[in-house]
Amino acid sequence: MTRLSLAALRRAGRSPALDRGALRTGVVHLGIGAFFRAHGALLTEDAMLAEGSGDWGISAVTGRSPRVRDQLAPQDGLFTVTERGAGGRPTRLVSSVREVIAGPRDPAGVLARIADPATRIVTLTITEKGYRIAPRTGGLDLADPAVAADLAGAAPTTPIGQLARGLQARLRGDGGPLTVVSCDNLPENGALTARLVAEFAEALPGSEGAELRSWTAARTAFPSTMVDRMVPATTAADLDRVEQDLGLRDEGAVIAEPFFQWVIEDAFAAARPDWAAAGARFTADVRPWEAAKLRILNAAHSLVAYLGLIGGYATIAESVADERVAAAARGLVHSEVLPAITLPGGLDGPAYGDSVLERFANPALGHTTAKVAGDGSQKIGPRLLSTAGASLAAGREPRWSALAVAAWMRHVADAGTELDDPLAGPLRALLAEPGGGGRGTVPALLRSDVFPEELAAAPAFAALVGHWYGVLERAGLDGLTAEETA
Ligand code: CS2
Repeated sequence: MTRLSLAALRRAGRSPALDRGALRTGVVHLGIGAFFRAHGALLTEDAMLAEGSGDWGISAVTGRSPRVRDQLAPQDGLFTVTERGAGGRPTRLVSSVREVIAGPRDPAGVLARIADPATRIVTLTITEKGYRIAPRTGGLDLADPAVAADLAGAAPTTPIGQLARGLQARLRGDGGPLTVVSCDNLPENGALTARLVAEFAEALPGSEGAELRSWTAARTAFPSTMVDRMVPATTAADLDRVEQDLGLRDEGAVIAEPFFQWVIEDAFAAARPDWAAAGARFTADVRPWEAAKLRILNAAHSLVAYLGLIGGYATIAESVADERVAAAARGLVHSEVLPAITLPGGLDGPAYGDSVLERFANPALGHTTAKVAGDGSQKIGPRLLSTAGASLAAGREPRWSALAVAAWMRHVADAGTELDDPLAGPLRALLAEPGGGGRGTVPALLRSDVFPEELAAAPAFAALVGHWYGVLERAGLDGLTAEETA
């Protein structure tokens, strides 16, 4: 079967939605994965179609793995998005990505794109661990060898290193103002990114750092954003189905739920695509949106994933179809999170919570529990521990967040060497300490960097996590029903 490309489309008498000859790079994207293709890239295409412009073509950069470059480069950056679930629209071709650069192989190319005056925006989907945050300080992890290498002047490989060195090249070449838009599931992701770049600059020798800091403060903006769309990993069967629909082979095809949302802080240093015309919402304060998304949707997602793994379920939809899991997710959202957060004006919290659980139940999506369970050490804090802390501070029992933490701990203990987590090594080392396994699992993992000291030291929290851990160990998901009726 013929591979998707501009030439193959032409031969088939078809054309991409955008005039590719008139497409220029206006956006540099760091971390092109499935999520960005089904969200930022698609909305940026819609913005350009609404504006009738080609100014916001995307130069996308891969993380460590060049896989997406190898998928999209032979396809001229073209790929499709297929929505699965009620109301899902048919396979759509997206043409906003002009080029894909393998980040680690072409560091100079990345910096040149960020420095180019035609670039006005850098967007990021690098996942939680991509920020290289030191858990204890919340700042840049200067002890991380890749961060240290970037600081020492090597061709940068970390996204923050690429960004900071790219800004340095931009200031030297007088590239003009730039907006950096983080699209990862972290609270106040814009302010966080600005802090990490500032700390990178601070750690540079001599006047170089001071120059970068003052230029960045004066000429750049880092709006925070809330992004939402469930995008599972594409399977071989998905690729075959898309091929049948499209009549061409798309190795970069992505599958997504029909729902999407993007709320963006209205604080830009320069021009931007008309993302509002594409369905995004601009607001003065993203924080309440972020809290609702992270602490309701992502928190419940993690809970459903870890309980699902205990129950032997491969997908989120199968897991949430188990009433024991669904009841725990409702408990978390309605009894613990909603009382702990400030919602954006006009958002009906209970209805939002219910709609999220309905989205989890989408049987056509095939979102795996293993994927959502990955990188737990990076996700537990922003999704669940903030709620646990708030519950304790308000004198309420953090019953459901403690259950989620206990289920994560079961996963860490069960997965052993298979654990998919950047802290897998240190977590395993804690479990291997004398008294660290079995009954000692909970206290051992509570000593990890994942937990803020105050929370780890709260006896009520440790006792609840220990209680749930024992329940899950003894009776699995049946233990949840026994607890409900106790
Ligand atoms: C998920 C998210 O994998 C995960 O951790 O919770 O990727 C989730 O699907 C998205 O944030 C939904 O917007």
